[in-house]
Amino acid sequence: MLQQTNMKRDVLLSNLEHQLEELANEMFQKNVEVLTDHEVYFCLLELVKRLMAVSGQISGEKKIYYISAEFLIGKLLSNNLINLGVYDELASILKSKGKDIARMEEIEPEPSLGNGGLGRLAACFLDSIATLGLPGEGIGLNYHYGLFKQVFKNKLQTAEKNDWIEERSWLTKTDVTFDVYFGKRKVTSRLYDIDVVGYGNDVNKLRLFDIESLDESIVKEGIDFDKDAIEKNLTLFLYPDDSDEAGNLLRIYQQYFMVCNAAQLILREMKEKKYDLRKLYNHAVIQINDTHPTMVIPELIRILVNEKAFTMDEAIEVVSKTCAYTNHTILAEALEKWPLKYLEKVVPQLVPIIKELDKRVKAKYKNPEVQIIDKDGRVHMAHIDIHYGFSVNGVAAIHTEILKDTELNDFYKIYPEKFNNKTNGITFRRWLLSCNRELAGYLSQVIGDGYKKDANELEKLLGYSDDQEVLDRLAEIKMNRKKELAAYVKVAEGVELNPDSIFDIQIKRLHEYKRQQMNALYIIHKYLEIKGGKKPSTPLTFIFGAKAAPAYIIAQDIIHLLLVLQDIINNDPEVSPYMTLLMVENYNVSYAEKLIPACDVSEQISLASKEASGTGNMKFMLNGAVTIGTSDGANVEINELVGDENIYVFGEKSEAVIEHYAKADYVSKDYYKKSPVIKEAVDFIVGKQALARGNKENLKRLYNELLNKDWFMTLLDLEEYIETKDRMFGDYENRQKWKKMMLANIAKAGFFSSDRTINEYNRDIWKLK
Ligand code: 26V
Repeated sequence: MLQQTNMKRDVLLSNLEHQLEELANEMFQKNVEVLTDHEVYFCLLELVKRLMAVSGQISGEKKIYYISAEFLIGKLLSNNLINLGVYDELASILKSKGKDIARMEEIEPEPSLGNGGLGRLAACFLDSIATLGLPGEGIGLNYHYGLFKQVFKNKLQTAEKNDWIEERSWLTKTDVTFDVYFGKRKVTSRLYDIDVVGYGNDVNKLRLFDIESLDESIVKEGIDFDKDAIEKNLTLFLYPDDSDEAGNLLRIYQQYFMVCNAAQLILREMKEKKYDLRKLYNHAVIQINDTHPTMVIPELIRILVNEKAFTMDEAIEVVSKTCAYTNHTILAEALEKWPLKYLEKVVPQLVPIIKELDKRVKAKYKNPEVQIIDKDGRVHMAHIDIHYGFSVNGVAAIHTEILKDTELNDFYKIYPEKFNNKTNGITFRRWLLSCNRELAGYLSQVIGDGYKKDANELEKLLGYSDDQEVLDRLAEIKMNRKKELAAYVKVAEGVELNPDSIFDIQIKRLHEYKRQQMNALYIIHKYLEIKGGKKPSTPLTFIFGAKAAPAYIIAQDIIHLLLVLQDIINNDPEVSPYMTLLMVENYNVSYAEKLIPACDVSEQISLASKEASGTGNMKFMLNGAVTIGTSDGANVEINELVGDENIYVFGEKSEAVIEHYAKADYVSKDYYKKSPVIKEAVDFIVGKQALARGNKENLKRLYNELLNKDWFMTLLDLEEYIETKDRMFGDYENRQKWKKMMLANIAKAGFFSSDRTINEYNRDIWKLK
């Protein structure tokens, strides 16, 4: 069997050109030369799908099921070609037929099956699991319109649907369908698969469930639709943290639909392979990605008890040995607590199980902080995971320490052995080999190809710290990416960027704790300095990309401020030669792949303690950007790796911040009153110029928020941020020093390969062969 697939594969690989010609004929009755770009893309898609179909499926005695509401996979064509080892060959075949592979890459629609870091992490993990040859699959939902597409109108964010599924796509419709019951209401699911090919040809699957009765026509203006018609709407959208009741109910419907299908899929496989269900944990490990898939625990217990003749004790034991939980945030508002009433309405069949799990906890522990159902009748999803799973992990060293010492301390005292850290990582295939081919190629030339399989080999680059040729080439490659970005942005956004300026980039979800507003205040400060005659020696380009949850008002106001500032700055002839501001529209994975390689200064300025890890910080570093950041999340580990001389760290430490919260002693107005620099920048938000170009309501609200609340302490670190950033821009003038910093950052990035992260998950939690 294996030999057969190998042969088929060899045949396909040995004559790619012929295969492509045949596909063009079969699909469009034309020669490749005369196909439209879109038709070429469809042929490539089909060719890659066939290649993956004849590559080796990974198998083994035990499998990891990574259940996640989000898999932000991004475009797949170039990554799959790279992982299959045929990118260069196909690019040159296409070239010989007058086709540019870059145009096909542009044509591919981007699935937006995630909000941000959590979903992108899941996608990186799938790549590494397959690359390491581990048997595993992702299980999630097939959202037809994914996360909304961001469109700016009148300097405000509006939301439209992202219609990413075309007649031909990476999805393969399977004949697997399941019944899913919401109480007595039955719906039918269908499974769609996406092949995940690792670097080195091994294939796993991403399994996305869809509801058969979905009705796309119920979507009206923007992303509005009837929230009650769950048969029709269940897999329409990925919800960007909705706060009203209908939105929350819908999330519970989605979550149960996801885990009910996951449980059936896993149990079906156990049956097929004739495994003993009482030893489920020897064949399956379920990683629960944040609390969204938590209901898989009571669901599995329910099935084992009701349908497989387990006692409650037995079912709980088996399931607890199978499930592991990853925490991705300490933000209280992001920790899911579903009112029992909602669960009764959506999944009444789980309620007796959840009550039983709660009863057992109450019998053993009196502490109200560790209960599953609290006194207000809310079900704490994370608490189910911690009591009834065997592992709890944070996603960066400092984050795990905060969980143990503060947020989950009551649990840590009960189960110290369950807690462990798994510092996040990123797949170098996408975030270097694919998005920065020139840099990847040059690194191979200097230190050999080994780093592609063992990322730690990047350290070999340190041996070239004083090699002028290497330093100059790194700077030259950076310049090439900046020019490419400038050319792209000119068309996409109509904004002119100067590649000789410093590219300072902050791209991530819009949230007050990430403090885009602090960056905005720096920019105002710079603007005023230039107006006052103090001009930077090297021009500055500030780039932002961020979507905000539609219901998150202050986040909308911050986007508005950035767009107002962009208008003011770029249209002021006195200032625009020295600085430019660009807020890109609809920031997504593909945009990140263009922005990150072109970045000089990586902005990682969250309020210390709040960013669990961050993964953009790793991608920037790998591509030779230098970080300005707080001691938060993975920044702390970046700092340890590169040393203080290759990073710009500022701001209050997490302990101090946590203390401010405990004592409730942070008063933003004090900082405003004390510092003329801060006052001037904050006042600008409601000054004449801003009001002339923006909305009073948005700007005034943001101003008041900063002055009277500022829950995420923007003003606390603003002065030090300004000093640090000025010093950093000053250092950029010293080109030699800067190039050495670039080199050190690239050389030390190996630790952040998701291959390392996955090896650790496997060593400590999954224990697959
Ligand atoms: C969720 C919500 C939902 C309700 C309203 C506000 C809010 C704010 C944040 C979140 C975060 C959800 C979890 C998440 O995406 N965490 C991110 O996970 C990344 C991968 O581990 C990590 O790098 C980021 O630091 C972390 O924010």
